[in-house]
Amino acid sequence: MITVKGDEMEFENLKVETTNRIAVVTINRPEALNALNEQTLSELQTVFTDVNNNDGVRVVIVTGSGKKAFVAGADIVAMQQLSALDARRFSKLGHELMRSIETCSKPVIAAVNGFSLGGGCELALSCDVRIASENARFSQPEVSLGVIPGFGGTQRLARLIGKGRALELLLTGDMIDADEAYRIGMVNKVVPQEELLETAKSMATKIIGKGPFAVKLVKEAVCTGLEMDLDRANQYETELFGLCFASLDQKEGMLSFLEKRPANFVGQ
Ligand code: DAK
Repeated sequence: MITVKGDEMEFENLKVETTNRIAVVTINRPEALNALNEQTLSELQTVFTDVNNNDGVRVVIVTGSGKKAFVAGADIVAMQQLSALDARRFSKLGHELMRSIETCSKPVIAAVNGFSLGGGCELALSCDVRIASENARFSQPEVSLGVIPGFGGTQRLARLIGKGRALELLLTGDMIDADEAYRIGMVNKVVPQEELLETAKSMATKIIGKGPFAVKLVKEAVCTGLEMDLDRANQYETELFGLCFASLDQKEGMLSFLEKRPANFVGQ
């Protein structure tokens, strides 16, 4: 059950802590290796709906509790008995969440601290950047369970690492380690587990130091532009570039450079 206490939201399966405008969202079902059931998907959806319009948050980090798993998949116990209609509803809930993360107005970093399997891998894929601990493991094992990925894995994996490599992982269900995930471009960095959260926070802090309006438009330009052909995408970039010049951040950013001082961005 979700309760709201002042500005703090409390959840059954998540921990959410915001410090220095970085929200760290920890999926917290260690008894099931943080597997995603309906309740957890709904709670994550609540967080991302809130974050989108919350000026107190500038970057989100998603991670899993414990040292073993980021998310070991959609919850197989809960899925086992689903009817076709229920499975469709479950898949829709997952798809809506992944899309909310992908289109969130704030950058989202996945700090992958262990197994990132099935729906967990799809969750990491919907984030903007993935940082993995050395013990992280990735796979889309759905074919072993007689199903296909249901939260966008067939689409986002192929877009991220290319059709051939994605199909190999999706067809075999093979599990790969963090170094291999790095080699094929699935993760941005691999770090020792004890440095994972600090590395993610340090990247978040670096992003927070930049012009917030421009940060938002960069994400929008890349994510929306990738859905378009190159000519239309370049046109879209041109429009967003023009829009930057209607912002206070552009004026401050360029003035601070000329005055040889740090910029004091206001995010407008
Ligand atoms: N769901 C539920 N419980 C899970 C789980 C999961 N995905 N993964 C692990 N657990 C539970 C285990 O059952 C065990 O519970 P107890 O027996 O202690 O009660 C506990 O977590 C600890 O796990 P293990 O004892 O198995 O730990 P090990 O170290 O031996 O093995 C493991 C770790 C991650 C290799 C292993 O647990 C494992 O293989 N887990 C399942 C991984 C997996 O197959 N994940 C993908 C799930 S499929 C769709 C919508 C969504 C999806 C597909 C379709 N539509 C609606 C169409 C998405 C599908 C998936 O994500």
